[in-house]
Amino acid sequence: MRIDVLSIFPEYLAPLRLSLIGKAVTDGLLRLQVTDPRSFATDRHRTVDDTPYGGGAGMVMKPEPWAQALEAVLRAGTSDAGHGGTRPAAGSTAVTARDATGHAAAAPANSAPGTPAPGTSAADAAGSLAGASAEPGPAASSRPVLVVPSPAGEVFTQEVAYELAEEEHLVFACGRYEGIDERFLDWARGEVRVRPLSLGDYVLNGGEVAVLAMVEAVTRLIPGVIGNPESLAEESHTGGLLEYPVYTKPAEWRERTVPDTLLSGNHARIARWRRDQQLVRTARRRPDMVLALDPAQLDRADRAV
Ligand code: 6GU
Repeated sequence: MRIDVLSIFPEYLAPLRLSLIGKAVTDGLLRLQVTDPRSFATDRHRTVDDTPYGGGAGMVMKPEPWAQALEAVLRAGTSDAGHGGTRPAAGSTAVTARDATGHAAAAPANSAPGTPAPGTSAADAAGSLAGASAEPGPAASSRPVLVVPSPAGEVFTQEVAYELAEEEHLVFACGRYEGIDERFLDWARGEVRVRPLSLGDYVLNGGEVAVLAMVEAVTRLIPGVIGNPESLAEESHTGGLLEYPVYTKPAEWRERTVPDTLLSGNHARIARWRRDQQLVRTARRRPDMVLALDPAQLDRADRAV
């Protein structure tokens, strides 16, 4: 999979280099690049925002730098199609960002970390990435998805995460302030599949933090990213119920014991106890999820809980 993040604060995305996501990049399961639309602003001050037509508080992101940033990553994405798994591990750790001068702020994705960036302009930086693949890859099976993080979006759920995990190329456009000029999205719908997504019913200052959450939720579903895929099947939001509580050694800690059933060695009893715990916990914390359960998936013992 290939993921591009468009953000005027590329440093916000630095945590994507860490942990399992960073390892997925190193292992060649994921190509990840951050691009700053400010690199494509042409005026002396590299302006990316302006006051809203019709008045009102805050600033609105101008459409042109965002359109050029999207075009640049789409150009790079096309010639990279199908090469995600063959990328040399040496350069894969770099989550690159284009800085405000339009030069690549870090090494391009295809060179070792610390290698001086050869690009002399934002267009060159994108071009050098496009030219990086030795052979043309097979045509992408469908157009990239442009995720637009917004409190006005459809709610991002585990189901949405599974859908996005099937895609070859995701682009995240992190708006700031009051959002991006609507005409950018209208135009983008002619180039990509646009999906406005929200983490939930609260307001963040911009899309970057939401993108960290969404990218983590999606990439951990890519085969090979998580060591033990069985852990995916058991977790909260996979079977419509929250997870059961877990315990480890010692059997007694600060005068608290582990439930007897878990020490019994009786696997059927343990499975039943865990299922009961899931049902009770979900009913208490998330009654909305209980109402959404398919009654056909409840057994007789479930109904007794
Ligand atoms: Cl995706 N973006 C912003 N700015 N605020 C949010 C959100 C996203 N999800 C919840 N609040």
